[in-house]
Amino acid sequence: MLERIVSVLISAAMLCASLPDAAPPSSPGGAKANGWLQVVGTQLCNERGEPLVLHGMSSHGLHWFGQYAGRQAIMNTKAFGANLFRVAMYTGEGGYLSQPEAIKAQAVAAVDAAVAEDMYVIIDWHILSDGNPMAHADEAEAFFSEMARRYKDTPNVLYEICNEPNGGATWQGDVKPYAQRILKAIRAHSRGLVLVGSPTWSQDIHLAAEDPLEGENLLYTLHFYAGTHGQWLRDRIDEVRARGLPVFVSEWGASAADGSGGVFLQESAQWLDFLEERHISWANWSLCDKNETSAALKPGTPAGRPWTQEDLSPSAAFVFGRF
Ligand code: IDC
Repeated sequence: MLERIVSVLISAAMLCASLPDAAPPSSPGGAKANGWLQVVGTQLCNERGEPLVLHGMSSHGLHWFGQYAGRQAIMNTKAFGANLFRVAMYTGEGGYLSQPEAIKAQAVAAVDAAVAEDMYVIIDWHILSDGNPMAHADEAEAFFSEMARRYKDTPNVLYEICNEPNGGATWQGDVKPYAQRILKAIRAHSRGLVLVGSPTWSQDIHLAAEDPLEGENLLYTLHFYAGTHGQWLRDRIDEVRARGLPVFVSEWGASAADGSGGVFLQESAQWLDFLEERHISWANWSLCDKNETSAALKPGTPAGRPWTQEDLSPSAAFVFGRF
């Protein structure tokens, strides 16, 4: 009897010993199973050249809602089925340009947490009020050069070099030359995927199709908000893909374009069906508890514990079900 008890205790101890620090199991959609990503034609593929679709959440501004870009929050979205996390690092509005070292440390911590969870992760240079990426091209070049060096051996990392050019920024005069410059800085160290925006808040993807970048493993981002953008923007995706342009929806919301209103779940379903048919990857705006309809969590939901359906906003109750 005593022998039995001792042997049960020993096997329990061995099991526990193998748990706490063990690497997380690789997910079929994760980086351990898929390795370095590449673009083949218009399709995002894994290292073996097999089509792969990434689905996940974007953080809100790191400098406002950084707690939802921590390990537990990322683990929670993975538990709902996501294989992608976007680290939205605002440059303006009190973000990176105002406090570079602190915000960079936050971004690195978020990327490392996503990597530890075997997720693919986007480092997003989140220009918004600073609408022309050329305005801070020097800072962007230094930042992405450092990130690409840091993550040169990490297949999980994708580089989104300008969230949403707007205002007077043009494709030919601003975004394209900016993108060529940043791409060169990244390619000096890394072959990771590079995501490029376009004027009018990353909707003018047709301008990029007329005059694409030179380089490899590039995708062009298209952003939509289901309450604002409809069939005309979906048609634009088909047009540019027919011309050979690979598309990645690195941000979309189930709200209107101001982050509120709705939620527009029927319109969102129409969009996601469209993307699914075309194997286009996406990240949803945004993983935070702000009192706006695009937010995934009910106000007051803690970042530091697992979430249940009860914690999800109407937007996320829908979106998380589509991972
Ligand atoms: C919104 C946030 C909102 C914040 C505002 C300004 O949801 O809480 O006050 O930015 O910082 C985008 C942008 C994204 C916007 C989002 C909704 O990439 O930063 O977030 N949106 O307006 N493009 C289209 C919509």
